[in-house]
Amino acid sequence: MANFKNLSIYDTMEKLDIVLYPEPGLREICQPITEMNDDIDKLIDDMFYTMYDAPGIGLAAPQIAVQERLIVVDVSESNNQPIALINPEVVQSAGEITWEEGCLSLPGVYAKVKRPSDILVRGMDREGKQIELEANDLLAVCIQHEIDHLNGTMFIDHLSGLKRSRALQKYRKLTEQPE
Ligand code: K1U
Ligand code: ZN
Repeated sequence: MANFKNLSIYDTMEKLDIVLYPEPGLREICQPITEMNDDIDKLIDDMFYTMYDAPGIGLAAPQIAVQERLIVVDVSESNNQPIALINPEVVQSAGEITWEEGCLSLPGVYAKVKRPSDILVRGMDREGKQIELEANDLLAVCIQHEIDHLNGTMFIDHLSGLKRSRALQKYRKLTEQPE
């Protein structure tokens, strides 16, 4: 009989490929998830694994080519405050914060983006329970960045025309293939 004693949860997790701009899937509106099931539970584990490995502080399903409304975030220093949100929606927002954002789908590009600093988010947790979460500062920034991904929006879309062109120019230079 197989010996499962030493099989840790990490042994079953998979690192997923992160899709890069300008992949068309990053511009699509993602579909709501209608029910929790084992496949989504495994997808959440794999998304956390992929996000921590990157490393990143958030990841949205379309970044791993899944067009569904699911995000994971962890803005803690010790990677011990994982939050998975299904069908997340910002229902209240206030304040203002400017943060230098990056994106795992646009590696090497960073730019300051202005967003609400305090938000109330509604969604479902991985147990299938409806939840509300108050988020401030970096957590609020990160959740809004990830919800943007579910709506086909990238952080560079928040920049003025000139800053956006410069950011994309830098990205093209970084990803240019040598001949
Ligand atoms: O969605 C993504 O592309 C992930 C992105 C999230 C994000 C970063 C900054 C502001 C808002 C949202 C990243 O995680 S980029 C990598 C990053 O910021 C980071 C990586 C390691 C340690 C700390 C930050
Ligand atoms: Zn991103």
